[in-house]
Amino acid sequence: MTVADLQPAGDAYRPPTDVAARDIMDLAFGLIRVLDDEGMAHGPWIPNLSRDTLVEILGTMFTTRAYDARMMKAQRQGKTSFSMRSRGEEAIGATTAKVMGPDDMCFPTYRQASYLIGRGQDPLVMMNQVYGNAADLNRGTQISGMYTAADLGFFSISGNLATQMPQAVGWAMAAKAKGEPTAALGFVGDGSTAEGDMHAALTFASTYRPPVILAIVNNQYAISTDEEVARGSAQTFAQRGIGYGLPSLRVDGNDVLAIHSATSWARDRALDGHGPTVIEFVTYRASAHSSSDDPTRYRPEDEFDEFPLGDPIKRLRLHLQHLGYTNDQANELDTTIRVMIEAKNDEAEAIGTINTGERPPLSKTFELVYETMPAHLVRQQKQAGLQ
Ligand SMILES: Cc1ncc(C[n+]2csc(CCOP(=O)(O)OP(=O)(O)O)c2C)c(N)n1
Ligand SMILES: [Mg+2]
Repeated sequence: MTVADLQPAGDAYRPPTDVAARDIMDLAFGLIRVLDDEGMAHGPWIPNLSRDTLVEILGTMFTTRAYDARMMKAQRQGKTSFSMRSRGEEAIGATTAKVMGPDDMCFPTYRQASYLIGRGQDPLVMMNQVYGNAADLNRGTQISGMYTAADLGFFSISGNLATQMPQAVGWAMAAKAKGEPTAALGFVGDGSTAEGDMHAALTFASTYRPPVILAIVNNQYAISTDEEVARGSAQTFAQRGIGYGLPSLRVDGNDVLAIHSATSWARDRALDGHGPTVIEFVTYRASAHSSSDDPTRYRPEDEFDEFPLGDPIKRLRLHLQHLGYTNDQANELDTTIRVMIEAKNDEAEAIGTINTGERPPLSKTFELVYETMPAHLVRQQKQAGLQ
């Protein structure tokens, strides 16, 4: 993405939520933006948000960034096997978490820790999962970072790319059939849109028109592959929705105000019975794909500094300054959060890490997967000396 691709902040129109998909096809090719480079808000997509809510979103982004950095350090210290960060794209989860209702369901990928934190998850619970210790809600059976939180409307993360998208659509179809006033939000990466599951999800969304938001997080990379590989001959990822007759928005994913407004538009539309929306959030994966990846081998080190949509945290801080929330206040919040993350990490490590302390009992590995355990697992359970 270059500066030339940018639509100015405030430039995109905001249609009514019952608009026909065919009447807003151009929104799949532009870029809905509210915040300009000076942090000023413009245009019809300015959401009605209090300063306190914006500070909460800033806090979620600070927490996610500090959390991610701490877990990557833990991986380097050999205390966990694997770590994935979402640096540069925290605004998407942190903001959509505020838009979705308490009974809605999010179907995330591994890069939406900010959604879970934005829904109020205690970082300690997440750390216990990363360390696979005795307090891990997944009982040590999942890859590090594959969280689950039914009570917070956060579906279990699957490492099999894009499988969550048909699930999101199916969940929304069930909500519609039951007449429940809820919506689903599915997240998928740019690279993963190439999976067949994504197209199955779009087909079912198109046919049954359930209350679902299909969010594509275009962070410019799928590991070392540029986003244009999965995009193929299409100009944008949002454009994918047009072929399925779905309204499709392309949104500045580093602009908290634009994310909030576009997601609210799609959720209102869904709850009013007008069906699904596809949203492409344009952002940048500022860190490595995972702890197993070295991005210096395939991209310039200063690319994030040059990214035209900037850093979402810096952009929200700038906007908040215009609302009277000073840089000093933001720094103080950031420092408090970093101290809190260190304290939570001490607590988690005291319970256990990958090679210290208490671990979940092996017997738990066999439980809670099937209602009735299949024969091959019964056999393996015996082989493990558990029966
Ligand atoms: C079905 C499947 N194929 C391949 C992989 C290996 N894999 C894990 S992440 C990834 C890249 C995904 O890129 P993208 O969808 O853009 O998401 P991002 O990592 O950028 O958030 C690949 C190929 C996988 N986990 N599942
Ligand atoms: Mg990607």
